[in-house]
Amino acid sequence: MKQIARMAIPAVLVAAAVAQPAFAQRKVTVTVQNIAPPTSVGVAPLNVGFSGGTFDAFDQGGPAAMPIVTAAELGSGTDWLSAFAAADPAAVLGTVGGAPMPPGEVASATFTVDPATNPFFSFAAMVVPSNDSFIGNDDPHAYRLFDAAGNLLISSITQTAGDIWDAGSELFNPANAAYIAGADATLRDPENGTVSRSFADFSKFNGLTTAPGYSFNSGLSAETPFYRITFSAAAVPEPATWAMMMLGFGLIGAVVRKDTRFAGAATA
Ligand SMILES: [Ca+2]
Ligand SMILES: [Ca+2]
Repeated sequence: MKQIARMAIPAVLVAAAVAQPAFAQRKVTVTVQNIAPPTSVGVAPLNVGFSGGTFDAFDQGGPAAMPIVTAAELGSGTDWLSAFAAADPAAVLGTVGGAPMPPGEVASATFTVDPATNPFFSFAAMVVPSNDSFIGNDDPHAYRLFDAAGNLLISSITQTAGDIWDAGSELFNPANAAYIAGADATLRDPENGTVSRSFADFSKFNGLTTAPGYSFNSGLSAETPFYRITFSAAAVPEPATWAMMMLGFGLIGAVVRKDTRFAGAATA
């Protein structure tokens, strides 16, 4: 009976430490999957931002600015990430994956995010083969990832072919397209258009050989899901919580040592 009472005190302390609402930060793992048909589109590394929702990368019906032009024409996140950081210095930014992902591939990355400061999720990636096709959120408030208590509100975002944008910045030309074997994506014919939803160009690449070597066949309709972004989040205990837990564990250790001595004395 005495033994149970001694063990109960530190157990309560540990429970109190774990229950403390001190988990401000979240470790968010972002997993991206190319779920397109096997000979269909690839997707460039996904540029991501966790933010306060102040950076608006583009507007449907408006001309694409440089952050979207370089993402959509070259699959580069450099301009998108630097413009994002300038607009929202507290944003957590990064890139998931290191190369264009053919159908079937998966990549993931983990970010440490304060859900109160950066509750919104933004993304941008080129879809290939193309001259200027991309996925991304027009509205910076489109994807609220965390509620006020820091709970994850969205488990995944699925993009269908109907979600793909044409940046309106470069004209269709397979010789200048990314992901087409032998093409030079750094060459471009200016389109001087505006950002619009369109996946019509993809079927024009049918029969051409892609950079990874498969013969391209779009096989896309507006409802075809081709890309999925999945989120999982874990709490990051704050130093105060760790201190409480250590105190709890320390007391357990002290009690266990005490019990061992007692047991030793009893059997001697
Ligand atoms: Ca916008
Ligand atoms: Ca275009």
